[in-house]
Amino acid sequence: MREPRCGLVTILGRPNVGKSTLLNRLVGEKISITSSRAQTTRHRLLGIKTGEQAQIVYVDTPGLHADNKNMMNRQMNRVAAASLLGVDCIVLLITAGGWVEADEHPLRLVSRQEIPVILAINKIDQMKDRRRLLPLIEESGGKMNFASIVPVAARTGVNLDDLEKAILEHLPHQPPLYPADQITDRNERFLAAELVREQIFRGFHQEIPYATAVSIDKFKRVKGLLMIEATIWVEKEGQKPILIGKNGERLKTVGTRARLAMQKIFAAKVHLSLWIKVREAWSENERALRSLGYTEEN
Ligand SMILES: Nc1nc2c(ncn2[C@@H]2O[C@H](COP(=O)(O)OP(=O)(O)O)[C@@H](O)[C@H]2O)c(=O)[nH]1
Ligand SMILES: [Mg+2]
Repeated sequence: MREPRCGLVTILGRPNVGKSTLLNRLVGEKISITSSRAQTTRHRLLGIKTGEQAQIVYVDTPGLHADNKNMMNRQMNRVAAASLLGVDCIVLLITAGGWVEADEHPLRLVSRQEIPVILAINKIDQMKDRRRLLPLIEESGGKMNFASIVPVAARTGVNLDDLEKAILEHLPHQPPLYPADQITDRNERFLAAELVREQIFRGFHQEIPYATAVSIDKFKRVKGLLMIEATIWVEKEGQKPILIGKNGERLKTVGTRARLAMQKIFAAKVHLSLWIKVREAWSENERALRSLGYTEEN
């Protein structure tokens, strides 16, 4: 019998195409947070899927966008581009709605690489007319020499086995890089902070999600109970009351939903306390970015 396969696969695409949803589905665990808002994912993170014959290490990336208007955006673009180094295969994501201008930047980036690129056409569940799929596949074939083109629906899991098969072909025969029970490179504190941030991305409009960062001040197991304290950082004093809401309702909702998600992934009862603090213009301040975990390697 040949050695099992193992390799790295970067998932790339414009914001909001479903990269994090896809990673979670492929791995079968909720590792990466998702929302209907662009730029939910701020870090590079791994989702590790270990099977009998292979270990696939997926790399989720912040969405690539052409506009580099603030330091945070520039940082996220750098993280995404750096995630192509040393990988065995790239999955470029677009949606069944068709190619849009914002897809061109990631396309240019991947077509410059020597690495095989699989195009996954996501959200086919939203397609009203399935007859449009074939022309879209044909059009896509003209964009570059894709190793394969696979229509999928990450949210519902349609065709993900086909996508996995296509990926496996490009992975080298080598022993696993990670222990079989490891599902990510991130620790529990990171996941906890992200689950709070996810609720802020899902629950608030306009600038609030982009003005927030979350840090974990305490993460302690006390006899099967997880005691977690987190600080939500905002940029302006005026953003605090918006997050808190009338009678604290909105913050309470964020806390409850994040806590339930934590209980699922940590398989433990969670007690969560949230604090809100102001750190002016943290997204434009390099030191603040670093202390909140937004570094170049991440
Ligand atoms: N209908 C549908 N929605 C999807 C699918 N995949 C992702 N989404 C939604 O698209 C939005 C963006 O997903 P996310 O994974 O955060 O995108 P990312 O920015 O590329 O990581 C979320 O609201 C997802 O629920 C899919 O296959 N079908
Ligand atoms: Mg994402």
